[in-house]
Amino acid sequence: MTDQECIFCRILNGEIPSKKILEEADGVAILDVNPQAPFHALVLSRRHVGDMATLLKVDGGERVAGKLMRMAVNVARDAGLSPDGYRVVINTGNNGGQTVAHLHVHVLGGRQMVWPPG
Ligand code: D5M
Repeated sequence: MTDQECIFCRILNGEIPSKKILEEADGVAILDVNPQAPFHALVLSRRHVGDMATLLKVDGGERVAGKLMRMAVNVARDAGLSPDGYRVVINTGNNGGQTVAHLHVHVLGGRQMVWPPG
């Protein structure tokens, strides 16, 4: 399923250019256009779903969720972030700070993160 109005669907179908760093059956990892850390990637779900709760309601959604998390870990490893640490974030909904309503996992690293994140 894709959504013609969705910027991430348009990235996934090649209409909008992106810097892809990992491509798998269930997700594609790209570099964030507005990086919040020295390294900032997004793992985009290939399936157009708004958020994790929606993904987990569909058939096979739990398997896909696991794949996306594994991709996030592999992206961090391949970027060399593992020894020092990194942050994996899924902003969800308005209060969660989500601006693009298509499930994506942020992978941030290369600096000391702070808590609470704000
Ligand atoms: O995160 C949405 C993220 O998507 C935000 O960090 C900017 C990023 N973004 C928006 N447009 C693009 C394009 N075209 N390429 C790469 N990255 C992009 P959220 O958690 O929804 O606030």
